Amino acid sequence: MTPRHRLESGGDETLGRCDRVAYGADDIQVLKGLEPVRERPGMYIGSTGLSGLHHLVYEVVDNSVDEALAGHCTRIEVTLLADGGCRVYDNGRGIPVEPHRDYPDQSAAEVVLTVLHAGGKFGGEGYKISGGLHGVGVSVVNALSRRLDLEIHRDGGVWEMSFADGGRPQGSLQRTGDSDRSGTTVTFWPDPTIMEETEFRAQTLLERLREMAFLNRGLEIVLRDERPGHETEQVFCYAGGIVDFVTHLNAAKEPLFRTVISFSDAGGGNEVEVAMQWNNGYNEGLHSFANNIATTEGGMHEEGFKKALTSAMNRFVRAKGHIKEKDDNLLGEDIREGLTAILSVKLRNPQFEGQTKTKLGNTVMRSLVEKVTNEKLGDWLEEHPTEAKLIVLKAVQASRARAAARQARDLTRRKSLLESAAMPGKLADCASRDPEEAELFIVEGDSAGGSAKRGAIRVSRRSCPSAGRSSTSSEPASTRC
Ligand code: 0RA
Repeated sequence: MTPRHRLESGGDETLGRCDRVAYGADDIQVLKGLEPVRERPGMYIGSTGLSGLHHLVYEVVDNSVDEALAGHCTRIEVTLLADGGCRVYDNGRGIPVEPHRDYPDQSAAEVVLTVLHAGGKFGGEGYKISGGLHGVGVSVVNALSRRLDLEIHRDGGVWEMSFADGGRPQGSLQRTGDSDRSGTTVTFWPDPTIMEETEFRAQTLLERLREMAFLNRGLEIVLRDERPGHETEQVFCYAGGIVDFVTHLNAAKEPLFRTVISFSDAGGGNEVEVAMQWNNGYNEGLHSFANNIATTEGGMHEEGFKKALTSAMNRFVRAKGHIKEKDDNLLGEDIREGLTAILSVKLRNPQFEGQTKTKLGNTVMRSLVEKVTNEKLGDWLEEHPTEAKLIVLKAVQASRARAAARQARDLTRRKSLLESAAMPGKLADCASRDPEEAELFIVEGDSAGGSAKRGAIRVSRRSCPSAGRSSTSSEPASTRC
């Protein structure tokens, strides 16, 4: 502990669950800043359970991926340490080390690690995950760690700093050597006095990190587990990006044809990327993302995609005469049957809405995705008639199956209508549900119908043992059940 921070036994209410420490004016500011995170961790990371624990890792990784999105980082390594810590390394630009403009006594790095949302105040341009959905910043990880070590390579030097007990700086950022590369390493140990779970689950991290690698073509992400008995290392790097993602999702399925259709476009500072492939199954698998965040509630980009997919396909089937002029259009759901698709958009100020804040609200993405999909998918269909025909056939089959299912449903409904009190005037239902006991009578005229009904209804099998198919009764047929 440096002279700046000495332990004090007095009660400082503002420190929440931290150990009590006396600080200079700057430090008190910092602790006040991070205090709400320790008081209400759920507000920042969702929970203090496993999901929240993993959130801490994602929070750091998101910052590294932002460096990759900005074109400055090609490799991220996540290491689960034998002692329970987690190290996230990236070869990005490194967190700035010079004094911070608003806090001249502190390095920018210290501010990023101790002030909520401070990360977003730098280099505001570009797409960002951090600052997006979870975007609480790496300072939240610091607040919820019993210790955090920072190592930055930047401006020709190596810079180091440590924090303890929920973000208390253990001295200022120090230059500890020379370096000819750039990058950031954050190593943190979750605080067991706050986090109910402190043991990372590698499989959960692996899935998210692999998804990140798919969504950021060429970005290399390593997950290394150094915990005794778990030692593994996996490297994710996909030259094909979301095309590889679709291949991965369809791996256990039978594709309709081998090609993964893909197209992309950028305009007005926004990017759209689509990869899609049909399989011979019946499920719809549309996975959409905005700035690398899964938009499970959909949103504007999904709306635009679905609308354009449906209209491009219908334009194509009509132009090629695959369906007749009088036939109804293919429905979106028929076209999307057996489709695995990834829709990934990147935009500057994503608005996340909905119950779980996983619905993209930016209307500009609806028109952009719709336009791109209409144009590029339309071209693709024209250029790939053999594959296009297979898609059309599948959609037409889906449409027929849906029509048959509706007919069956309608029949059942009509049947139950017949059974209800409101029978159409000239029809009388069977008195028995047993087909063995049922016969169909067609009579001419109302009076014949009347007497048939009276006979049939009055003489049930129970009251008339001779009734039924095997009856040898000489009674007129209309009086039998
Ligand atoms: C603030 C500003 C800049 C980069 C970062 C923070 C940054 C944060 C993290 C967290 C983990 N890895 C990171 N890498 C970078 C922009 C730096 C510049 O403009 O040079």
